[in-house]
Amino acid sequence: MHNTPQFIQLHQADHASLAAEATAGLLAPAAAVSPKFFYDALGSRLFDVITELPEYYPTRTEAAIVDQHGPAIAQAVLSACGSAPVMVDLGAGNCAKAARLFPLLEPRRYVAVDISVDYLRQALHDLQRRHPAMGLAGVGLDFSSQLQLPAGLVDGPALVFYPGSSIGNFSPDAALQLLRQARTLAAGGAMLIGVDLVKPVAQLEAAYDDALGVTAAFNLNLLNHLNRLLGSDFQLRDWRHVALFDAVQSRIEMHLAARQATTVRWPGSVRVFAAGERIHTENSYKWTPAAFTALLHRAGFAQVQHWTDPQGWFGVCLASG
Ligand code: AVI
Repeated sequence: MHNTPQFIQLHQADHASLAAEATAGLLAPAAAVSPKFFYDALGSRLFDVITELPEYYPTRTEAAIVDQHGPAIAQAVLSACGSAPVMVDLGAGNCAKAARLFPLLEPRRYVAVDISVDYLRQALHDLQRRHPAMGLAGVGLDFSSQLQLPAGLVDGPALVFYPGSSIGNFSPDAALQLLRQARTLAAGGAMLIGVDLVKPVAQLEAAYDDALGVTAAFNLNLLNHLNRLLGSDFQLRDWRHVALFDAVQSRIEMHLAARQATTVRWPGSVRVFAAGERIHTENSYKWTPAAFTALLHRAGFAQVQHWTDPQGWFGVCLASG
């Protein structure tokens, strides 16, 4: 049997609502814009480069954990979800992380979710050639506001897969909401999730302020994206990348700081920034294993297992029940 992938785009934010959201953030007394504005075409490529930097340990550490503990993880998943589960991949991108688990999990259906279904087309067509009998679906959805899939895609206990520590880009309250919705979606199955852990500040800050300046370019590129979206006149050379760990909130904060007093204009709006004033662009929360396990329990999961690397820098958790 040779299947073909199914594609569904759910309520994509339009240009006007994205522009209104960015404008509100820039005009707030403490200017802030959502990290989703990092990911235009260039920003997505810069993020891929970040994952290969020597200082950015999360991607390779997570991959090493999954490589080393793959059989144990798979056994735990199959005992929670039953054989041939449906696998739902949140923020699937090129689907490569999930595909590495296919030989171990043999899912009967793979549902890739990402903000735009267009990102998923090529990856799912390629996957279908390699796995002709597997049911494949791509869903375009911004699940940060609500995680709900069209009826029929998940029919029975599922594995919700959320690697990459993107949960760290949510505040603890928003993370709890997302985990609750993921548990509902799993329908008695399980969630396999990657989480970045608290570690010495020097390693954390280097990971978000690398020597090559790729993360700085990723952060500054957000201004190019805003210039296109809003018609604004941000001059990139007037801004500086800042990445600092806030130990109280247990998060890396990224900001763009004005090098000198600068005025930015766009149709209908103007914002004056004092020298040193910042635009807050991202939080990346770092969890302890105990605090993240407690969060998963608060989300309703009864059992939590976790695997880590020898330094205890990154966690892969399986939550079920
Ligand atoms: C996507 N997310 C998990 C990354 C992180 O580490 O918080 C985004 C990132 N920002 C700067 N570098 C990477």
